[in-house]
Amino acid sequence: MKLYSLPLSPYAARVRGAIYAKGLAIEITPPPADWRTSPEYRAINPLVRVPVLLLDDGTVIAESAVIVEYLEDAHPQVQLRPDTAEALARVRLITQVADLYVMQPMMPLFYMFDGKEKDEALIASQLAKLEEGLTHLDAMLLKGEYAFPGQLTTADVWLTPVRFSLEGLMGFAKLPRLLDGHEAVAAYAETAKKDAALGRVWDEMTEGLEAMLAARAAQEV
Ligand SMILES: N[C@@H](CCC(=O)N[C@@H](CS)C(=O)NCC(=O)O)C(=O)O
Repeated sequence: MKLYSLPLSPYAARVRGAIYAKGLAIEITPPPADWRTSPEYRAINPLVRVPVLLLDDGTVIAESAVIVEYLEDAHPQVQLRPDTAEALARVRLITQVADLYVMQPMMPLFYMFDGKEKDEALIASQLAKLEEGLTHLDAMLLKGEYAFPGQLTTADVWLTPVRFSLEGLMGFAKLPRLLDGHEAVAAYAETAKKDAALGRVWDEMTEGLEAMLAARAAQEV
């Protein structure tokens, strides 16, 4: 099995977290350099996105959430889903809230802060949406615990890249107080770093960010 992955992609990071937590022997490799334009990559994944999982029999599985669920179904030896329907609903709710109400308002902010001419009103309204999402997510987490306390779950493999990206935004947009009032979300960074699988993902994303910043700096010279 092979996963096309990029170190800084929050979607690929989610899948890598599941792979590491489950101890699966899957080759993890960047896509070909021309993946966005090459007909070969489009033939593999018509969605032209990363990550994508290639099974040994040629089956292709795209979309991070689908890949994680597939790995859970196909390799249940180490389970990242709790075993009651109610607990699983809780895990899925936290994942969904992190995705829809934190990740989605957060990502455009990187572009909004990157522009030379910043649209302050647009940034303020986007930050308000993010603040609302953070409030919802914070209320669902217990400080210092996994998303579902006591068990590493699929919610954690998603929360880790979300929390990493928040850290990135705080540095990039100079918003050191972004997580003030969201103590459980803030503390989740340490929870992730302490876990072997999540910590590995955190380190890989850190390296990916450093490489991206170095490439940008080189272009500006
Ligand atoms: N919904 C997809 C999103 C994947 C995605 O958008 N990945 C980014 C990389 S972080 C991508 O491939 N973007 C297309 C591009 O960069 O051209 C998933 O969950 O896998």
